[in-house]
Amino acid sequence: MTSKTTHPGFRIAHLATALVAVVSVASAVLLPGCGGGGDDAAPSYLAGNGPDTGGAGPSAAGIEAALATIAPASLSVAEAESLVFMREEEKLARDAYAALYGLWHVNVFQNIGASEQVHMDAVKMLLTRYALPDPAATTLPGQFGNPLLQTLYGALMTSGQASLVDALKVGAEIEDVDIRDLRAIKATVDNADLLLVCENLEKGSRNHLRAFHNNLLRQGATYTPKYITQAEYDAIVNSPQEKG
Ligand SMILES: [Fe+2]
Ligand SMILES: [Mn+2]
Repeated sequence: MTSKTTHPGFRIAHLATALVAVVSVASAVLLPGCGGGGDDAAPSYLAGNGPDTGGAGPSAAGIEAALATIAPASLSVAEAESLVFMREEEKLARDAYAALYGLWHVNVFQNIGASEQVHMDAVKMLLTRYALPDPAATTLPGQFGNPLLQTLYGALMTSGQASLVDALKVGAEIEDVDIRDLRAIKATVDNADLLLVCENLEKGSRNHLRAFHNNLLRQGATYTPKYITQAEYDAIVNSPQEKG
């Protein structure tokens, strides 16, 4: 039995007080803000599903159109907390890949980083839809309101500076934890609009995991999952890229 590292996403219940505090402060002072770092849609060159793109997935406009067909429903406290967490977890991915691209200049980081911006935008649509404050409204790249995500980001950046292989493993680890957290969140969510975005983000993460896995193989390296099981990992990386 492998022991699994404790991660922010698994401790959402313990973070309830802190998150509510963040939400309260944010609603007092941060409401006029817009997304830190911009809310641009994925560039059109990501339309393909090549090995380095991680699969572009739907555009922000596509997600917005899909959401428009679903009426908002009553939002539980857990659902609200999950949205706040997801917004910052996608930001962690976006900011990490921007930093790692700056260090290593390998396209996979830039391409997948653009997809993480779309994921951030999708969660922002739900924050707006439910009138929740945006935890990423004014934070700079690499800055997070959630202290556990801040700590994780620091550890990942330290690892990712060591070598390109370590940086690619950081990419795989981010997708590993993202998939674990999204699966845990989905189990606590019943609103159809939230489930749509969760499914979309998880599909993106599966494609990103495949891309990092394949890049590692080309470097003669492998990643051992820390959050999902080896069987779950193998099932993902040994299945084809998903479209749509
Ligand atoms: Fe991702
Ligand atoms: Mn993502």
